[in-house]
Formats: sequence, structure tokens, C-alpha cells
Amino acid sequence: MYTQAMSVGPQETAAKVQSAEDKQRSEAFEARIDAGDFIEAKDWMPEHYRKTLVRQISQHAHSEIVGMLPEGNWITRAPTLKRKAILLAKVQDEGGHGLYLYSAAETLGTSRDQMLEALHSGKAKYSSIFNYPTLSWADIGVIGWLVDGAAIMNQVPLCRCSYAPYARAMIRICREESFHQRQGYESLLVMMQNGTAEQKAMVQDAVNRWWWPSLMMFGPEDKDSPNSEQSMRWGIKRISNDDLRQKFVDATIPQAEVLGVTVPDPDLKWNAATEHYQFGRIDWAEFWRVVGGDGPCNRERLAARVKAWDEGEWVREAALAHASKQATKAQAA
Ligand code: FAQ
Repeated sequence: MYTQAMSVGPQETAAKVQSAEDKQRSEAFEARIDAGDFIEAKDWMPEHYRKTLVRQISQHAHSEIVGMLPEGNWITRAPTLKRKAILLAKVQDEGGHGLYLYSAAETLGTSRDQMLEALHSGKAKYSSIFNYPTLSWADIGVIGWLVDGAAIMNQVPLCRCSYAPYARAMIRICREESFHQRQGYESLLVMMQNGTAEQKAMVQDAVNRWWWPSLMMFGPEDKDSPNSEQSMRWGIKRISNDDLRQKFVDATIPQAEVLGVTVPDPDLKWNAATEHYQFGRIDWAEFWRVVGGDGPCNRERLAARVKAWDEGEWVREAALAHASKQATKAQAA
């Protein structure tokens, strides 16, 4: 009887072997991470690692394509042909970034349709920053300077993300983001150096509205960031939310001085002891409200994406029909 109770059936044996194998694989995986190896799509990985990457990469992809909307709004109203051409190229780049990132997420076994369904149904997140309105032309320059500037600060470390397909996509994205940041800063510099008093005031007003939302882009404080610890241990994130935010403030304040604008933070001051700028308290209630779907433009942004998806159905159908025709032709040849 005792031996009967202790004996295991074929299924249990298989489960035990499986879990012993998983343990071994998991240890080998952790050792590779500790050694700084890059993980490729076909390598074994823990389910939690895979899910964390799908979450972050798909959110990132959604941010890129939703991020086209606030700027796209100004293409027809750009003040000169040169600025229109630059803005068109930039918005197109953001669409391209979305595509690289959806492809990177697909290597983890999730389909683009699944990811888009999550975006359209409001289940998936995208960056809080794109739920703020673009009220003047200066907002376009400020998005380049601050929003792309914050994006680069956050994304350069992702070029060393342990998941190689994401890291590779980020290398190209960061090069393009760097151009985006510079064109924004340059357009603001022109307005601040050669503009009228009204144009200068417009730039300052845009900085006042975008400063705090830009700091929120880095995510909650480390102590309130549920994903950071594990993501840092796995080398998905290389620098914490707070450290990146601080690096951004330290890099940006001298640029604001050159530009001749101030940031709307009465508590901002240089701390000679730490050699960092100290900044005031971020309104985290506002951040969570926007992340939760109740920002100034959340509904409008989502509605625009859903409309574009619905209206593009015939294009997708035509492209698929064309591809299958070509495939049949190629097979016959
Ligand atoms: N907005 O535990 P953590 C661009 C969520 S740049 C909305 O710290 P994690 C370029 C977070 O997902 C913008 N939600 O999370 C461009 C999590 O929720 P979950 C996109 C946010 O992942 C420029 C919860 O809060 N960049 O698009 C935000 O470790 C101009 C707890 O947070 C990227 O996505 C937020 N700001 O760290 C395009 C970069 N922050 O998922 C057009 C890649 C946090 O558990 C025009 N992503 N949450 O339900 C990352 O580096 C990370 O995912 C963080 C968040 C740092 C964003």
C-alpha cells in the first residue's frame, strides 16, 4: 500500500522530468543573463521573461503609433515648406518605429492582430505623454526637444537590452530619435533667437505645459514601480526610472538656459553636493489618471486609432489578396 501511494504514474513522471529540465534550463538562462549574453528569439526563456518583454515592447510599439497623432495634427499647418518636410519625415519615422517594434514583439510568439486588439479595446497601455493636446506650433518643437529627448534617454540603454531582437530595433530607433530631438530644439532656437515677443511667449507656454508630462514618461518612482526590479535583474531595463529621470533633468536644464526658457518648477535648484538638479514633486495623481484612461486626449487618441484601423480594412484585404496572387504565380512558375 505504501509503495502504491508513493509510486508515480507515467504522467507524473513526465511532469517531474519536465520540471527538473525546466529548473536546469532556468538556471542556464539566469547564468547567461548574469554573463551579459543576449537572448535570441529561438532560445529557451522563462515564461515571465517572455511576457514582460511582450508587455513592454508592445506598449512601446503602441506609443510610437499613437505618438504620430499629436504631431500629425500639425503637418498641414507647419509654417514653412522646410518645417512641413521635416515634420512629415519625423511622423513617418515614428510609424516605422512602431513597425520594427511590433516585429520584435512578434518574435516572442504574439501576433500583431492580438497586440492591436489589445490597444483598440483599451486593454493595452501606451505612453501617457501622447494624451496631451498640441495647442500651438511651438508644441511641435517642444515635443521634439523634450518628448524625443526623454525617449532617447530612456531608449539608449534599451540598445543593450538582454533580448537581442528588441536591442537591435532600438539601435536604429535611437539614431532616428536623435535627429528628432535636434530638429525640435533647432526650431525652438530659431523662434527664441529671431522670433517676435509673441512667438517667444508661445515657446515658453509650450514648455510650461509639456515639462511635467515629460518627466512622467519615465514611469512611477522606483519605489512604486512593480516591474522594475525583475526587469533590471533580467537586463531588460538597464537603468531605473528615477535614475533616467534625473539624467534627463540634468541634461535638459542647461539646454533650457541656452534656449532662454524656464521650466515651471519653483523648487528646481542645483545641488552642488550631489552634482544634480533637485526638482519638485511630480503630480502622481495626474500621472495615474492619464495612465488609467482619463487624460485630456485619451478618448480622442483611441478613437482616432480605431477609426484608422476600421477604415484601413479594405487596404489590408487588398494587400493580402495581392500577396496571395503573387505567391500563387511564383509557385506556378
Ligand atoms: N505611460 O513598473 P513600471 C516614444 C505603466 S517614447 C503609460 O515602472 P516598466 C517616442 C507601466 O507600463 C514613449 N504607462 O513599468 C516618440 C506599468 O503598467 P503595466 C514610449 C506607464 O515597464 C516620441 C505601470 O505603469 N517609450 O514613443 C508609463 O518597468 C515622439 C508600472 O510601471 C517606451 O515605451 C507611462 N509613461 O517601466 C514617439 C520605452 N510609465 O504594464 C512619437 C520602453 C509606466 O504593468 C513622438 N518602455 N507605465 O500594466 C520602458 O522603458 C518601460 O516600459 C517604462 C515603464 C519605463 C515606460
